[in-house]
Amino acid sequence: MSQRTLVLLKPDAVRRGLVGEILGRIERKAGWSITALELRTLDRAILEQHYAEHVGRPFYEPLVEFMASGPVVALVVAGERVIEGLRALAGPTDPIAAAPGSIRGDFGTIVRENLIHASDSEESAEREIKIFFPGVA
Ligand code: 3AN
Repeated sequence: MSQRTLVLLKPDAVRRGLVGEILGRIERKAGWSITALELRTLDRAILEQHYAEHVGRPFYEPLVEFMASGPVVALVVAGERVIEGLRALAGPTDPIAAAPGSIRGDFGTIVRENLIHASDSEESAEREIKIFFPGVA
């Protein structure tokens, strides 16, 4: 089943020079392709839309501050079961609990700075692609 997903390489990934490493892992999955890609610094308005489900949670403000602290790489990836597949490549939210071999498991230690966002469902993917790439059909 071909799908699309919205991926963000967070400011920690960009600052630490891990963009090539992470994009390489995505590119090496057979049959997946990057169909949009942009380096940009996110403002509060776009982060409020993106993280609407977390507004009011204790970690929301520090999360927004962190996500606006430097450029991110936003991309759309398309291909076979790419939503589930990107979540598997990323690993679970807590990088210490994430298995070695996953992006968070290999490179992360703290929950906020966990390197990568990947949409968690088809509904989220369509919503998030519209936020970051309104021009992409
Ligand atoms: P995921 O990115 O694994 O789908 P979400 O959507 O639950 O995780 O959370 C979005 C982001 O919020 C996470 N990537 C992480 O940066 C941050 N976050 C989530 N839960 C916590 C928490 N308990 N403490 C600090 N930051 C958190």
